[in-house]
Amino acid sequence: MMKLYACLGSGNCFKPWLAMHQLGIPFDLHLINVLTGEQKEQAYLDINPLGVVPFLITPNGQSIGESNAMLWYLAEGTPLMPATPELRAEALQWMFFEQSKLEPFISPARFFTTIVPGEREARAADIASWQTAAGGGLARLDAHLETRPFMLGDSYSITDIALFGYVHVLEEAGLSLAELPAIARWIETVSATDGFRPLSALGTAQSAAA
Ligand SMILES: N[C@@H](CCC(=O)N[C@@H](CS)C(=O)NCC(=O)O)C(=O)O
Repeated sequence: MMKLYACLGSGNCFKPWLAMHQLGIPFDLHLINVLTGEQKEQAYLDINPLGVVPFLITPNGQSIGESNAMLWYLAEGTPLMPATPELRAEALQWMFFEQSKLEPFISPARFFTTIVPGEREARAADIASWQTAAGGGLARLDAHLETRPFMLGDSYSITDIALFGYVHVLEEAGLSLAELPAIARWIETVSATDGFRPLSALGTAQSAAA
């Protein structure tokens, strides 16, 4: 059985969780409370010495860090893996884009705006600069999605799940979808794919078994 270590509300944890649901892969979900620092306690460091979630352990005991690496592993041999070498290269291009141009800005802006709003005022300058940086990446993404329903064209793939993780909660980071119509349409399209479950369902009673 696959084992996923994850925390509530995280776009990164949402990615392998959603992929396993959509692929019908059964898994055990182990919730780690990052707000109390459980990820840095020895019991968890013994599992993942990097002290972060998500973390995946495959049925044969291989451990996998990095949400997008998990997507790659989970999609092998399924319709969620892009079909050609060119499309797979493009998938990786967008997955690196997500981790360098979007996630590092949307995630902390959302954290201090919505998840621990008590620090919003103290972090106002940081939040503004994360929002500006995210805006550049989001404009690029919106232009890309203007001419295709999914990230790689007509087929839904792990590329969409990788980007969706944080992009679909951009308003919780104080950003607006008003100027990003193609992203807004894509969020609706991805949310209507087979087996889709929302981030808010991660950690609910039905969330562990596929
Ligand atoms: N690039 C990693 C990011 C992992 C990461 O930073 N996870 C956050 C939660 S989304 C975390 O564990 N934060 C707690 C900490 O850094 O102590 C991925 O995509 O999996």
